Amino acid sequence: MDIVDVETTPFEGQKPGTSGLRKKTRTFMEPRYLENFVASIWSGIGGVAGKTLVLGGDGRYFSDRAAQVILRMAAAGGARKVIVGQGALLSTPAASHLIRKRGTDGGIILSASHNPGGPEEDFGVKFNTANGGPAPEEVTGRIHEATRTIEGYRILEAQDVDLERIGTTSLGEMEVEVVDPVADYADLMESLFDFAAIREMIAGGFRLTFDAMHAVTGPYARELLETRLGAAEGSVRNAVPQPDFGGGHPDPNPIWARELMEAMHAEDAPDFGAASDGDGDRNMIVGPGMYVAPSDSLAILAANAELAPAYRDGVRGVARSMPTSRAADRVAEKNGLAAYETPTGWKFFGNLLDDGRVRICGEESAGTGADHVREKDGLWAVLLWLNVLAASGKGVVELVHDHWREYGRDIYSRHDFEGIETAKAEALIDDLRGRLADLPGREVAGRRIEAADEFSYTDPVDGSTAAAQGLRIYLEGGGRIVLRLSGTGTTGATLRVYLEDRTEDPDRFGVDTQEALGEVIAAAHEIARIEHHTGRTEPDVRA
Ligand code: VG1
Ligand code: CO
Repeated sequence: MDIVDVETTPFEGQKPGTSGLRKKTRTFMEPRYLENFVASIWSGIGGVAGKTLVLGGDGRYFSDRAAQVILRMAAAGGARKVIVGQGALLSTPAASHLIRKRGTDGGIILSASHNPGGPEEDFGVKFNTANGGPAPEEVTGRIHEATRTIEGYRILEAQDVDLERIGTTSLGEMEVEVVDPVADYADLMESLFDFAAIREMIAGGFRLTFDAMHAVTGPYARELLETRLGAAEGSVRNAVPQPDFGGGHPDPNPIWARELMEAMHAEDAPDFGAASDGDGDRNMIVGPGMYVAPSDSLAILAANAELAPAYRDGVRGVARSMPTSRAADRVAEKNGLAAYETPTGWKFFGNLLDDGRVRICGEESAGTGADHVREKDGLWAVLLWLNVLAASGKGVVELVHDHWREYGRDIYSRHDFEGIETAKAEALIDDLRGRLADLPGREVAGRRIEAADEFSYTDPVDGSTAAAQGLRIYLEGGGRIVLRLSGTGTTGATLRVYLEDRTEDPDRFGVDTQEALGEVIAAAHEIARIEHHTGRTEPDVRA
């Protein structure tokens, strides 16, 4: 087997975003495109020679080809070993766990998460470091630098490695170990939660349904919920991972998980419904007739985690991304926990978790997780919910209402305006940034603006900083509007408008979210001049 040196020239725009490099699959399939980025990862981490890596992904179209290329480039770079999930499958949290469990130097996850998959859709590549978490900005910065100056890469000429057969083979001098993607992760979950109590609840007639959305969590959810916990066969729907996710968006929100929402709003709705995304790091929780806002779910889990064995000694602290509602802060305050506010993206939680400052983290985008791995973890959230329900004897709706009665309700929604021309979206943000200082004291849509700023973050552990992480506008009475541009899209720009209001009046707990946020929504449109800049009056997604 020969190592070949290939000459190349840089591609524009190989800049990792909120979570890895995401582009159209066709772009990744262009000659040298994937190879350039992988070689740049090797440069960014100081070379791959002698290292051991984990490799896997959500199974989307082109993953199998990409995995073979990465293996041949790792071998050519002198890597010692690559541990691969069978069929190149590994959910994001399972990959994070494998990196930590085996003490590897990091790993590569092939996924564009909740973005659709297929030849005309999206693909992505993400590098995680030895702590199991997404590479911090310092590392992604070095990778991006390398993509701008690359002149060549090395790749082994070889046959494909059989990734369907579990066991160890070699590729040139490098070892390739193909592992069961589910087993280690399922054992980890069983070590955290009271499976006996959940099993008993299910045996007692508690019904649940989980939608894997034709993505990676199918095999994980089947093993955990059906095999280990005894849920009826078929409780996991859309359970076979498909390269195009059945043609849908594997995004667990009320729009894309409509099938599950309908089941949970039917007469004979199960007691608990949940869904996860393409790569298994997100979760959506639904009770009979009730969608649980992810920001509320984070707060409820933080408040009740002690009911699960892993968190019996307390959760110490909670971190949330800045646009996530402040419901979790209220739990922290009342229970004497530390609270942190970080920029969007899981990589910002890594230091807080490594340093033991927090044990539970979450984002409004349906990501919740803890210190057992360094990624958000969809099935972990589902299992913690089940553990809390089993231990408290309460149903989802009762638990949510009890929580609001104790802490008040932070009414919350995110409006996404997708496919906006990038220049227009940037102009909107620039325009608003320029007016922030003049906003406090003004009254808009019947609400007085108390404060406005642009969020920047200083990591309390290593002092690193991240500027320009979103514009925040605080309204009188506890309302808040946040605006930022998405860092995970592949066409044009997506404007995210995060809307929040506060009530402690139990009569308002049951109100429709969009209706209750009417004033805040009107204020957001007026303040940011959304129609003027984008021509849009209505969002594409209300999550
Ligand atoms: C989105 C979410 C963010 C999440 C990120 C990756 O980023 O808002 O909370 O961490 O996706 O999640 P953005 O920049 O588009 O707003 V996933 O499940 O795609 O790994
Ligand atoms: Co994801």
